[in-house]
Amino acid sequence: MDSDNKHCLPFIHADYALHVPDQHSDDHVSSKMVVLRNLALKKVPLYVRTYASSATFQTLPYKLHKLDAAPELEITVSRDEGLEYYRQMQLIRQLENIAGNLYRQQAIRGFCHLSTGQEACAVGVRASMTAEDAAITSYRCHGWTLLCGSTPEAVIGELVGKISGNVYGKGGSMHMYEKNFFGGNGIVGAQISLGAGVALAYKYNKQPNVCFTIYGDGAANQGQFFECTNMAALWKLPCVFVCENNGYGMGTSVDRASADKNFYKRGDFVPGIWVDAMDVISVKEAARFAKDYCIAGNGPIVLELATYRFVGHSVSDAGTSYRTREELTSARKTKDPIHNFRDRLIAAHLAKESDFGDIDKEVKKTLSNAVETAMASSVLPPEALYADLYANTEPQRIRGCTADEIVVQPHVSTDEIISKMTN
Ligand SMILES: Cc1ncc(C[n+]2csc(CCOP(=O)(O)OP(=O)(O)O)c2C)c(N)n1
Ligand SMILES: [Mg+2]
Repeated sequence: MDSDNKHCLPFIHADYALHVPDQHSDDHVSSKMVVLRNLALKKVPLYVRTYASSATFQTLPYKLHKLDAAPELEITVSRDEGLEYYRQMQLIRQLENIAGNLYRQQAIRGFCHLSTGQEACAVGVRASMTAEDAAITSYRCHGWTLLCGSTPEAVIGELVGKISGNVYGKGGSMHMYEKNFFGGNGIVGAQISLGAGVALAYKYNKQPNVCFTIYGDGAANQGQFFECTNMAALWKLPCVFVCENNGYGMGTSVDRASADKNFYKRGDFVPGIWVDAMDVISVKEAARFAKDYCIAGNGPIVLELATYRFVGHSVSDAGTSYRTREELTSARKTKDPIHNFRDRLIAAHLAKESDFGDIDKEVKKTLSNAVETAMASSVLPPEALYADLYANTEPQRIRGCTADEIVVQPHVSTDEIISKMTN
């Protein structure tokens, strides 16, 4: 652990995975080495390393804007939770690696934006949500789609435009959805207004949930952010505006694009929190605080998640023409949210090296099966382009490829087409 991280060394609770409750063990000693009871009775000196079932971690320091209360500085994480956050981040990282390769092989067409390096943002926020809370994000959406319930098969299927995809291959990389996950949005900043709208629906329906509305540092300079924070504050909407500040909007650094780089203060009259978002635990706790703040009826709040993109803006950008190689190499080496979290879990005695090896293997296998399924899946026939336009209507007259070509919807929904194909 480097010196910067000293303040976040975990405190271990006296709450161990293996417990040997009698004269043969002393709890203090048993935290590290335990003589297994039955073997000890036979005087066989077998020593087993034990692991804590939970540990208390310090969150990294937050910066506050117009807030009296703050997220907790210590939170307890169970071994299961810790390993699950690691697994989720690793699943996203490896899926993005695969997406990059499939793109280079031209199996993925169009745009493809990876969230490599930013995994702790999605995993941390998602960990604070219930299934009834909503999220909406930009085109950097593969990880969010997975976290909100989609399978790796469906995400990869969508990337390669196949029927097995999240939306039957009609949306591609930037347009994936799940229940209470409103996408995948290709228009920079569009999701800010949509997310405020979801929060308005919650308020209108008196539903005690929040919408995490996620946008980038580039989008943060758009007018709609200021219009939406204004309305959300006036109407006290349960909207958490989450600015994922990865330092760049395409190839433009925040220094060149933003007169005020304190994105957590950019809601002006809306309170905000700056979070070191290379640490999943700090993100989770900040999101928990923000959610509680909104649900208590206080209105919106801004979270600035300080993060870093380890790859180019999209797969076709090498990502090195507007930042130095040293900057990139140093970020990968010192700030990696997955490696650092693994180290924290080991230091807290919540897990051992081989636990991570097992997870990595399982993730690899899941993803290679998912690629196989996705590649073997077929594509929709062209008439599917006219389906899924409106819900619960008679077939509609739809404009075709030219202004004077009118087509009556051959099928209202893609499900109809698929059931015909399979029958
Ligand atoms: C309205 C609009 N303008 C421009 C673009 C082109 N564009 C795509 S991504 C992007 C940069 C956005 O940067 P940021 O908000 O920081 O998000 P990040 O890509 O870093 O996640 C731009 C300008 C677009 N898609 N939509
Ligand atoms: Mg950005």
